[in-house]
Amino acid sequence: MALHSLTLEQYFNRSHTAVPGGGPPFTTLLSHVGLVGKLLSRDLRLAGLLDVLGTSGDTNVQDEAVKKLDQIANETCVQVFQRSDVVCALASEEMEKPVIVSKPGRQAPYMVLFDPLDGSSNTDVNMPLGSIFSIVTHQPDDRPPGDRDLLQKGTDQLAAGYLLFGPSTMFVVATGKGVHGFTLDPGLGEYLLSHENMTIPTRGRIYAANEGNYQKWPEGTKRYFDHLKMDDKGTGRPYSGRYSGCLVADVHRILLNGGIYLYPAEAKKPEGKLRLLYEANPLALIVEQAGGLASTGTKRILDVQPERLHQRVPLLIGSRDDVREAEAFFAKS
Ligand code: AHM
Ligand code: MG
Repeated sequence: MALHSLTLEQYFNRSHTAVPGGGPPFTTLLSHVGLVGKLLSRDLRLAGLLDVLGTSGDTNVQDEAVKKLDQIANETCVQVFQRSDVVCALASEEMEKPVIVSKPGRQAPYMVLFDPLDGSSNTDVNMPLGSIFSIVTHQPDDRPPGDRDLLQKGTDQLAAGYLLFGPSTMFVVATGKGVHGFTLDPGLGEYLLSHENMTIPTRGRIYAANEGNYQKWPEGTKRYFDHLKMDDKGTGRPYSGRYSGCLVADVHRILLNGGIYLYPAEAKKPEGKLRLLYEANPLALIVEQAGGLASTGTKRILDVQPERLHQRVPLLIGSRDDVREAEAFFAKS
């Protein structure tokens, strides 16, 4: 059995993994994201025994029913990052406005945009869940950040990460120097390096999408899905369908095994479902740094200029050849 003995903090404190614009404050931020993961992992493990399943009765800024666990996860993130000395602003899929964490006389370097609980329809059925984080920098001047400072393109992210709450809890981080996965040892309370330099195969044999939406898709999108199901041993078709209802879990599988996740535009919903700043951008950074691609169908996700905090975007993400092929079909809609 391999000995996993390098912790997240030790790993990012080593000089050859140091992040440009990072240093000790960046490692502190990663360990605060890790703390969110430990707290949520503990809460999720006991969720079926406590009164935390189901909806809270509220709707969020996206007009979606808020689950009790959505609220708990959001509050956990806000509390941890508000107390962090290195964070100056927070924006969440669950909050209409950002939280500005002002510290008199000192400006913290990082802003964090997050989806506190991804795949929240899975909460009540004990299926995988995730949390997604995008980290951008705020120029160290005396001015506290405003809403517009959070509207940075995906290419401007310093780092991105996700927590996956599956049979084990994992923390996967992309910093500009590769993608690395850490697995939480709950006994030790430490994330240990388990997947160094993750790379995605150039083509896979699985697709992840909610095909219940088939009739709502443009013709080119329908033709792509029909194509995936046609027999062709040379390219591994028909592909297998694997859809969990949790973007993080589906993208994690694809990162390891190859393939493509799609939440495409619909004729009446051209902007798709997923959020650019909290979901698409951070996952696009991770998948691109692992050698894959992320696209709206016509454009690289990381090049989309955000106009609004809660902006949605169609998403095709995964193995390079699969995303390119899907784009070619979508172009002929
Ligand atoms: P959420 O962040 O509110 O949970 O929404 C995002 C989720 C993704 O995790 C998942 O891939 C998708 O929405 C599922 O949507 P649908 O139920 O329409 O298939
Ligand atoms: Mg989500």
